[in-house]
Amino acid sequence: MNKAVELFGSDYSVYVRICRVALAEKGVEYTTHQVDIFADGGPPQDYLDLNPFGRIPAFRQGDFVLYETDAITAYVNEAFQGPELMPPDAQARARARQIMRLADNELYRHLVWGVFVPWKDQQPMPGLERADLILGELQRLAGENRMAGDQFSLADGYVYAMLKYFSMVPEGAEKLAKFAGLARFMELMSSRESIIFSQYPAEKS
Ligand SMILES: N[C@@H](CCC(=O)N[C@@H](CS)C(=O)NCC(=O)O)C(=O)O
Repeated sequence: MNKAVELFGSDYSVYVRICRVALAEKGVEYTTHQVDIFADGGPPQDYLDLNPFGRIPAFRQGDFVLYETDAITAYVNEAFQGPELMPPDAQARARARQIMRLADNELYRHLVWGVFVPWKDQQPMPGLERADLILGELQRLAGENRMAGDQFSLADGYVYAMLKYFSMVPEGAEKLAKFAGLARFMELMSSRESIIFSQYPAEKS
């Protein structure tokens, strides 16, 4: 019998969403503890005891604690029954991992923090300059309708969570529309149960 699973973070967080999608795809029941990293004074000490760097999410199962989304989602995939969330083929699996790191290093940094966040704060959006390069390369690497392989994979969750924020910015949506493969991917994913269930608060308002 598995010990109870707990996820710590906020529903607005890209990385928390990636974990929520993985847990939902796997059919794992869990409890959510809201931790707001932007609260005055930062996250509370009992959260810093789980992740001293104060970033979200963190995951706990009994006395087993993890942070870093890559580690959390890989553990969820391997430790629980349910559909496999990485492609079975070695090359497709490598491609999925490549795309997840590209998401961390390019999408999150330049399209979320360089476009969505400044747009929200009515600031200039430096990430827009790099968007064509990132989107072009992502589309070149991605498979048809899925980032890698034929079935949903963790790479799909990573890319959707990040491109969703980018697509909420009018200039981002305009750029994304020029990449038909990625636009089709976003459309296809948007009707998935795990994606609807994990919507950002900003999508609902
Ligand atoms: N590498 C971490 C990144 C997590 C991350 O950056 N989370 C953001 C929210 S989406 C955060 O906590 N930012 C606050 C900070 O960097 O201090 C992971 O994969 O979990």
